Amino acid sequence: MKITVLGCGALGQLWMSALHKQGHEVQGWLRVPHSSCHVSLVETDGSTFTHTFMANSAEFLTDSELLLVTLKAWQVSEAVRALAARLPAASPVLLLHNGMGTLDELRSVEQPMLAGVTTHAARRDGNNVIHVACGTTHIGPVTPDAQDYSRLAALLQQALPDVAWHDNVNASRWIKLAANCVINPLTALYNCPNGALRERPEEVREICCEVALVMEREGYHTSPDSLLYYIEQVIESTAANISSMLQDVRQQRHTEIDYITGYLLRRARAHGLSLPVNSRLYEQIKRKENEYERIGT
Ligand code: KPL
Repeated sequence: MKITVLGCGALGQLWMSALHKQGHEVQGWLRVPHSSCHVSLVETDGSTFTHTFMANSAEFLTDSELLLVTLKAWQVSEAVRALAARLPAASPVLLLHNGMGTLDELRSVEQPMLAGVTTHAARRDGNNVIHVACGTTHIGPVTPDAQDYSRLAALLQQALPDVAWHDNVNASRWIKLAANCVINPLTALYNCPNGALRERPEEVREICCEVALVMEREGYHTSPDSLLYYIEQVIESTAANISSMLQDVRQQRHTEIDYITGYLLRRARAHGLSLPVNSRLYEQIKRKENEYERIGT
């Protein structure tokens, strides 16, 4: 299969390598155009895989049978809209990013859209990408014309297991959103690894209560306790991790807060709910982000 991977960060490089090893033809697409993308991946068993991929070939894009998007949420809509015009109309677009809300910005895209969440962990270390931990990728259709693409899950499963297909993937996306609403802003504000949130059970619970309210209104059966149980497990299993939002703040990059807590607040508003705890966290992160973005311009 011919696949273009949009976004060549740690996760993008992980997927490019895994798909290439399965015999797929893969190119990378970088926002700052380059003709190639060199990947040096350290696998979970310590072995190394290196390969130089073709990048930003418009010709390859026009024949691509899948566009796999691994950009940060705030980069997605502009980049996907720019490529969709040159991608075959029947080739699906699979979005793999933290947060939600990009689909609202991609309504004009005619390709079938799928979305997913992953618990694979990968990070950059100098010129290398380290595949820190294996995980599961949950994918499914988010537009009606994408319902027949369950074969994609089998293809991706061969490359980078585990991959699970869900007819209603938004339930999994909301649960991941809940974890991100708790862990990302708190770790970014307290400048701590995920595991340090064990010491802040009250704040974690308050956020879970508000997220559960919105999820119920959105039609997903949940409770503060079940979210709390799940999020405590994520905190344990990623205890040594520096969350993506804390990494962004430390490197003074734009964060995904508008697609995490920001999305939650937009959905709450639509249901006439006010979420004081999440609103405060949103404002605190925006203030931090504005401080360094103002200085940087
Ligand atoms: O997805 C994550 C992130 O850092 O963005 C979590 C689940 C919080 C793991 O670090």
